[in-house]
Amino acid sequence: EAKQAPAKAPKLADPMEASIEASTQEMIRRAQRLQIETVFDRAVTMKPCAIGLQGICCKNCAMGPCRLPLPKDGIEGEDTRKGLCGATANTIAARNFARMIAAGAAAHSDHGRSVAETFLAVARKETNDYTIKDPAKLIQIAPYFGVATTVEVDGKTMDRDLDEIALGVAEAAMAEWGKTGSTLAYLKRAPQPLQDKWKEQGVLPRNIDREVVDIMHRTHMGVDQDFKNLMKQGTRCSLADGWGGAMIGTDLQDVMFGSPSPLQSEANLGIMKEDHVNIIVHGHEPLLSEMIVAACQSQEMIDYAKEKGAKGIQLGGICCTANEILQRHGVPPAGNYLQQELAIITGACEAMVVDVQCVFQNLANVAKCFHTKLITTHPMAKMEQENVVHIEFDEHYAMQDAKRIVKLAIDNFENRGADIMIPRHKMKQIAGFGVESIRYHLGGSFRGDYYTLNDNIINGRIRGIAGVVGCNNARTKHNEEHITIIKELIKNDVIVLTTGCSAITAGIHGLLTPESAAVHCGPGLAEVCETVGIPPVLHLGSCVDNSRILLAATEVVKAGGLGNDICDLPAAGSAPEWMSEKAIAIGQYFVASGVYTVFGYHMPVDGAPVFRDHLYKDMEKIYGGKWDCEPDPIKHAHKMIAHIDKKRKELGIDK
Ligand code: XCC
Ligand code: SF4
Repeated sequence: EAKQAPAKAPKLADPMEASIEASTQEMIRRAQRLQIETVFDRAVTMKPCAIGLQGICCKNCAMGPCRLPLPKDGIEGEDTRKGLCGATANTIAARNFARMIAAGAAAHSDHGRSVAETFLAVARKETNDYTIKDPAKLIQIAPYFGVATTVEVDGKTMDRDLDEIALGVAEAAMAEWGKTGSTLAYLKRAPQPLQDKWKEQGVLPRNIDREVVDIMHRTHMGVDQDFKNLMKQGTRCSLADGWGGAMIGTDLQDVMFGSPSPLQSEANLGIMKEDHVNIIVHGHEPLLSEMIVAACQSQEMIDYAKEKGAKGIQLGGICCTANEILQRHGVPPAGNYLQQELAIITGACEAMVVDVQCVFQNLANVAKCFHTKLITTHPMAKMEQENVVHIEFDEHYAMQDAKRIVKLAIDNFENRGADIMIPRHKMKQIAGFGVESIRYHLGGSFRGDYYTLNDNIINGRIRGIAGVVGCNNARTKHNEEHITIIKELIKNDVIVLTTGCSAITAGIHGLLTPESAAVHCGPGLAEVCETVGIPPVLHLGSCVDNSRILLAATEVVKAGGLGNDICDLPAAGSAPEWMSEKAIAIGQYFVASGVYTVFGYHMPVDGAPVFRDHLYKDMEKIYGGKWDCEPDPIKHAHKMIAHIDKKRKELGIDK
């Protein structure tokens, strides 16, 4: 007779194995007690496909999917693996990789496009809700777009009318997505030798949209079947992101919302308040969230919240929308990517307002267990679940839309259940850095003074510069790699620039304070940080703000004393817990800008060793930067430090 299998309890994540962060562990436990499934549980139940993981599954036509596993004992002699059409492992891995770049560049650049469209509305005076908050930034970028900032009147040079400059810049910026006959305007900002390299390689992006479309065409069945040529286009498209769509996005956001300057805030789930209306904004585009900040601060809304029995409104953020409003308004992040479900599981989230990118569809299932209103706002990003409210954001009625959303959250306050648990953990942080504030706080220039960055790198107090950026990934222990790597770098006198969820992580773990320098830094870096009063880890913003790292590196090169190009600098990049396709686009534009870039977890190239060598070795001969992968965080940091030391030696500044 048939044996009755005992009903199996679902596999659950071990909170201590899932994260190093206390409030995350607490909330995973709470979720399990309430029988609400989170990404951490799903990660133990569902394992990734080993072949896809290695980059060697092709589903670009209906004769596949063709899977090309590596033979168990490796490849001896010729690699004869091929798909039905004959596509090799290299072709398949390179096509997949290029498509990731295309998707990542599309995401950043489409965000940039929305910003540019809004700026055009500002320049045309079609909206009153947005203005020009940083005219200096507008005047600074205008020349790159060929827009004059002065006029000749009666033989005298006068400042040109700001509205005229704005209109010129807005129209020229919009054209970057589809122009013909030239290359992207911002490429001119890079060091000349780097521009020369790109030109020689034929990878100067023509316009932003075209480079994405080119990849989608080229990776269609039976087009480009040469991994080197595929990566040439991958590079071109990534440059259209970093030196194009993302950089324009950052700059025009600065023009409209103000360039960040250092400010104090807090980070982690503990920023939510039991007696306040808690609103969490999540996603990437700050167009709506800027207005939500203003709406939450308006007396009208504060009074309304009090009328409804709350003490006030607490706004917080998740992911890069959080970073955008942290940098400019000091609004505290409630958490990084892997904490999004947990913010709702507190039971104290009246509304979670999402725009685009990095938003879990499971938020809808979690929200169903509480009173939380989950509100989608972007025409591009809806959810099928019935409990999700869609309030489409229109930049022409921005403030009106924002108030409607805030009011909905306030009205929801009275629906809160009795079972609430907000973790107590939060940290103080200093955020809000940018190229301008790095210059300002380190001696007012990059070179020629006791305090300046270049001088301190040359004299060895600062060993080098690291960019540590990117996501969390439920396949690795939440926050562990970020924090271990950053601590190891600053212990070895490497100053860290951070963005994205890595920056939120650094904030949560207390590394974004000037005081942390004395605790965690080597003597040289500690001395610099203590003298000028900056943290050893500088928060440079969201993922589109990785463009700020490119520009900071360029300023360092141009200030002199450290070689002629970004690849000469004692610098390295890292994305320890990456998961997004955007991370691959960012990684490639850093590599193509001359940066040694190490990813954690894994890279989807291991199934195609020849293609992997192209990324890990050949790239350096072409662009001066190369890819690497190291899941062990201590080894990861030391690979970066070894590269920094090698560059110091080449510059003759090793002691
Ligand atoms: Fe998304 Fe930008 Fe990654 Fe965080 S770091 S998980 S991309 S929010 Ni960009
Ligand atoms: Fe297979 Fe080639 Fe089709 Fe890819 S394109 S699925 S390798 S037949």
